[in-house]
Amino acid sequence: MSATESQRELRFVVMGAGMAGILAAIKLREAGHGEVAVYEKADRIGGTWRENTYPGLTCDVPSHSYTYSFEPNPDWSRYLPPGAEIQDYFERTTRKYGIDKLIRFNEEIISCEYRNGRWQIETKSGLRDEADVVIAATGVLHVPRYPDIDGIEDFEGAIFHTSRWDHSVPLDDRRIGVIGTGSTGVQIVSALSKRVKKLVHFQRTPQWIMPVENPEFSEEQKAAFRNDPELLKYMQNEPEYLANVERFTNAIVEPESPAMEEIETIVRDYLENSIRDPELREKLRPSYRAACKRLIYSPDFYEAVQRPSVEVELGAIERIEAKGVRLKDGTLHELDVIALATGFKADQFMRPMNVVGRNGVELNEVWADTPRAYLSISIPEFPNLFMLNGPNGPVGNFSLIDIAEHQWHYIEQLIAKLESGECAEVCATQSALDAFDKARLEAAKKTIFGSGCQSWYLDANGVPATWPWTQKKFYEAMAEPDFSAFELVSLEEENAGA
Ligand code: N01
Repeated sequence: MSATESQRELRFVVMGAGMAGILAAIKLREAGHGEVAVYEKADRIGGTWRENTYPGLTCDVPSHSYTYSFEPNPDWSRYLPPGAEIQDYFERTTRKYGIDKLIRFNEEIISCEYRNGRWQIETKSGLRDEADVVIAATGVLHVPRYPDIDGIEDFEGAIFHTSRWDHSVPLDDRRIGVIGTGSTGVQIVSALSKRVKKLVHFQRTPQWIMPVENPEFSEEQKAAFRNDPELLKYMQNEPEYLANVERFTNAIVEPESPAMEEIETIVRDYLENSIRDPELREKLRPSYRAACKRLIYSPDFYEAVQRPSVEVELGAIERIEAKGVRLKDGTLHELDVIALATGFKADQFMRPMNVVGRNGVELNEVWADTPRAYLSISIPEFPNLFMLNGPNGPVGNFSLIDIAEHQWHYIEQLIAKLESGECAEVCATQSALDAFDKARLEAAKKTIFGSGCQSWYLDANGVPATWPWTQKKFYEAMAEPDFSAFELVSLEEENAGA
């Protein structure tokens, strides 16, 4: 809906110029909203794809599915997109839709307070702004989690978190340690195994690996995508991939299903058939169920760990010292570089920003136990603030762009209520959030994510914080808001309360 004269002119602030923030800005402009400002803490767009530049960075969702539905890209080089190409795609898209002009770079929002019916924004540099509506698109995995290992500061070589990769540090023919076996650690080990003199992969917990092929697209294929919009659309919605995602998301919800059994068989067979040395095979065999942690898709990790340059170390780390990593059994692995592939604090979202809602309610207090949001989008007492990829949303081995687009479709319908003047404030009611959360927690415990492993999917209480139902149920939930779950405050009521 475009803003006509009879409608209220709203001012929007979008937090973050990553995938979701760019999406929001494009959609707001497309809907005719003239007052849109995007605040970005860094000097470039891109979010996770700007911050992560480690060797081997690849998205494990097929390239053509990892695009905005309205902006297909015929030029992906491979089946799985390299990180740098994704960054480039977002930069091009941002320019094409004129969103770059709306972004205030190097402006980290430190405070966002709801006062007198508007959000008051303040950035680290002291800049102030106001908005009727705030879209929080700050991402999930953006605060690095440094390991609690003694002696990190004593190391004489180079040491950095993988999302802060120091490209000035040479890697070829050197001795590298990689701590961590998530998607990041696995991709780095695969990429570096051929280049280094020695690579020690410190695996506190081994991972199940799902095989995947990653062929290049030929020039002929790319030309065909360019010349045939229907073919390109087909690639974005490739039926086989979509069916796999649906099977996979159904299996997550039903750990005893044949679909989950099939996943378990594939990863077990892959381990059995790929690792030749029985001792190494047992080292790499996880003791928990497949897909309990986020499944790792890799075309070459098992090949990489069998290279003579690579050593898989399961021994517990005692400390890091000047020359390298000391294990509890006394072994010292001497190293030149240590990459901390130890993941992210996944429960931060907008924080450490100080977000204060209606009546002085502080987000830090509301989320003191664990972050919660109605349908992952709205928080009671935080009117006209909507989240993309907020807490309790779907995360897994599928495109978060698709998730954000569905969430946007829902948010648009809330914005329409504000724009039409039907109400001045909209946010979920406490009872709607409580009922949603009760059902969510019950379902979450039964998912494969809750089957007994440690992962970033779990909240502070050890319960999966993710969307615990099928993908179909998510799409249904995002189709249309149930307005009885929302408190809609009229302009008169708002003025009376102010
Ligand atoms: O982080 P992780 P990540 N001592 O949290 C270990 C996305 N992503 O950066 O399992 C020793 O998965 C920890 O061990 P344990 C994707 O959503 C996507 O790899 O807790 N080890 C674990 O092995 C992914 O899930 C792509 O025992 C320590 C590792 O560090 C998410 O980002 C690519 C330790 C952390 O794994 C996060 O992945 C890359 C310690 N003190 C990332 N502390 C795509 O392809 C932690 N660990 C789309």
